[in-house]
Amino acid sequence: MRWQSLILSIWPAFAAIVAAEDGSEGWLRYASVPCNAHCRQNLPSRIITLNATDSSPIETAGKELQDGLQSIFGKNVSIVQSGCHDSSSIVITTVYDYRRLCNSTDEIPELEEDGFWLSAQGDTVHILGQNSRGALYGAFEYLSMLAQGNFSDVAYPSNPHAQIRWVNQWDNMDGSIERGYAGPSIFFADGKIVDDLSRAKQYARMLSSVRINAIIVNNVNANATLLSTANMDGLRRIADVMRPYGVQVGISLNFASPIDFGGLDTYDPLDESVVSWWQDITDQLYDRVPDLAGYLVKASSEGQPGPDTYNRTLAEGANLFARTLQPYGGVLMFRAFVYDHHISEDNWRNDRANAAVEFFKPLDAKFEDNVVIQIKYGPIDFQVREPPSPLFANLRKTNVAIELQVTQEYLGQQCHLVYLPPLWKSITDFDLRIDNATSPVRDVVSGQHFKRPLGGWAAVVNVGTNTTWLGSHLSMSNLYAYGRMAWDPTADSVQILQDWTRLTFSQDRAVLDTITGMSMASWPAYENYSGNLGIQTLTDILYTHYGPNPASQDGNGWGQWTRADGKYIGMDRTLWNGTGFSSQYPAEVAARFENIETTPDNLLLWFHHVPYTQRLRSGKTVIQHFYDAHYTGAETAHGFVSQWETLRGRIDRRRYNETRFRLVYQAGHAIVWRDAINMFYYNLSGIPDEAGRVGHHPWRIEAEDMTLDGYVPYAVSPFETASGATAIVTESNSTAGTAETTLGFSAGVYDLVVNYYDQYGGKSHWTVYINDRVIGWWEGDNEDSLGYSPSIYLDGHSATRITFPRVRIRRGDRLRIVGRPDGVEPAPVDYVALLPAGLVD
Ligand code: GCW
Repeated sequence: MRWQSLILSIWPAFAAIVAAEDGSEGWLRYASVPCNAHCRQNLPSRIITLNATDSSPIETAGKELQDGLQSIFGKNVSIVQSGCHDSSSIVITTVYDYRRLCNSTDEIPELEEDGFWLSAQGDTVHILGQNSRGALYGAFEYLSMLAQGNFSDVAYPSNPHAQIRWVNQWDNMDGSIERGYAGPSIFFADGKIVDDLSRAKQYARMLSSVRINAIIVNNVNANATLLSTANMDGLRRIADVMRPYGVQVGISLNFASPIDFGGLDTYDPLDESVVSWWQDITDQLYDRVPDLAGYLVKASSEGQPGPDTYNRTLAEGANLFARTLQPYGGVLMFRAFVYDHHISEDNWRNDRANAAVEFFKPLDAKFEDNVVIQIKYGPIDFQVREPPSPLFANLRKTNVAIELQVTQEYLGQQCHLVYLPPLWKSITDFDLRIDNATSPVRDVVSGQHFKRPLGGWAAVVNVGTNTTWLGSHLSMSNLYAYGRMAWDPTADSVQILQDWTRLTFSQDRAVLDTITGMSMASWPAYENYSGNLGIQTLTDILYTHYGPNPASQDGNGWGQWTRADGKYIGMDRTLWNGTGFSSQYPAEVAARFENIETTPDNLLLWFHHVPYTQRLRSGKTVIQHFYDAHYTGAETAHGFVSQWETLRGRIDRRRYNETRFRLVYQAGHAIVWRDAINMFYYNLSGIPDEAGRVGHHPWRIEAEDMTLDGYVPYAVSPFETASGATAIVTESNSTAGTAETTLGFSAGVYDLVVNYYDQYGGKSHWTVYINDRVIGWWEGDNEDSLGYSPSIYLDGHSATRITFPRVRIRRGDRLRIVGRPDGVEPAPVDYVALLPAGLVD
């Protein structure tokens, strides 16, 4: 919302000294760090890159070090290609070349692929990679230390936990991005690869700095036209700009390409013509991109074609591609996200969560060695809380990888702050108790547990052309943390966050503490106001996956059911009486989840169907927990705004304002969530809130109760996304409407709140008056200010709140809202609230 209040606060003058920043450098800003004479003495004055071929990651590392030292310390450092034992230098190369060219017998521990050795002793620095990519990682590590003001002497090896550390873009050929919230693709436009790949190059730099080694550039819902000659040439260009950063390129394939694109009459994976067609495609690709990482395939899933069309198994489908890749050392990532999205909820035993194990377990050992089954972290779909997918425990002879989402699809879509590593760790640290022994998910995905040759991590990322990459400065901590966790999943969420904060914003203690406090509170807060006790994110699963719509979970084939009725809620996934899902886990874990007494509260409704009056360990009933959690969550989100405001002047103005805008928006939307979910379950269960809050809002004035002129009442659907189930909209799409009321509150200073709907397809304009005094105006332009607006309807996605603080009113004052519609947006208003100081409702 663009807005103006008459009570604009004045920016402190001292903030002017902090330069404006747009976020495009992410955590690689290399802001200047104070360095006294002693520190300067300890800065190397030369960079020696040994055996660096053109465009190799070692050459890149040399330039990164040179630029970084210049940017952090203003120090000019030269790059040379020879020298071994010079002091005041950074030697950067591979271990192999160091030993060979420098006749070195230095003790350097054995490194794993992509690992590095970093030794900094005063101004003498050695960065030695197991390969050239590892050397670049070491250079980024050294720069990260310096940029955080850490000048200590160090000497240590660093090795990856897993070989596969990939990101998946869901970018479409037309430039749109599936679940993209930060502008169009940096790779594609109009069916082609864009000419200007400078953003792609910057992206590779950021990925490399957190040790991501490959990227799938197009959507898993893949379009076969990517295989045209022109587009294959384009892929070569992408690979060429990313290679110097050690980031390999791969692509998603559409299973039906032989028909859709190749002109064959079949895509049967066992048909000779199909096999040779794919081999030819693979040969053509490797001809252009000799280090292509491999393919990603979503088959027989959500309407995507797959081997089932020809009664072939998923393994037969996967192996088709895997074999074409084998001569080149490529990897086939095959998604486990296979389920029937037309199952009936009438059958008590049906359960989408069962699908992955049912499909894949019987195929264990049937996959080629270069196949990796890519498994979403939970059995359903990136929900706010899920148990780990039991498939991790069921594939002993097959490589696996975990799929995470940096994209906040079900988690506030980058309009809400949700720092994800604690959620990811709830999965990767989970001990599956395979064969009754310690077996955290992280060690299964790395391949270590079952001694598999391959394994690792993939994350869906929706960077777009927005200068901030993800649309939100704070969301970038998730991308940074993803890379750090894929390298070392035991790394601490707070430490990762603080490294990111120091690099992104500042080393200022207040900045560090505030961002840490907010970020660490953010996932619990989001869980509190979206979906509790393992019921999933209660969003609109049939539309945008953003705002509240609990009813949409049930009554359709998608299987994200809650089975909520007037008395009970939750999925019975027990073996004795339910879908049997709990029995897909190894015995100890299965027993824990089978039994309601031993199921943790936060997964209670995932595994059990219980009355709303069921008591939790806390002593509360399920329904009262819902009510309380929603109030607590919304309050936490509200607190983010004032916490952030303590940083005014400590963060450059642009990023401060852009972030504040989102946090204010989130605080308002958290109330939308709170009220919608609480009202929905109150209405369904008929059980009142013990604290008397739900459905009781003494400071609100419903828009439909005001005197309307040119405005008419409108029944909002779903009902719970409007206070009192009703809003107002202008009678016509071209004429302004007025809503007016006489205030009955006693004289005082109040925060004046308006809840309205910001749909896409129009930018309405509202002005609010007390008597004839303009209090403020705003526009419905979330499409610009948030970067997108999620809905064309009046609903829980478009519902937005604006606050005009500290407005003086007297009893009997007239409050008037004038709404001017625009496009399809009829200047909708839900309610007005006048809140005494300190009250949020
Ligand atoms: O979460 C769902 C998303 C789809 C996505 C699918 C998948 C790419 O809503 O947009 O499609 O998962 O992961 O394949």
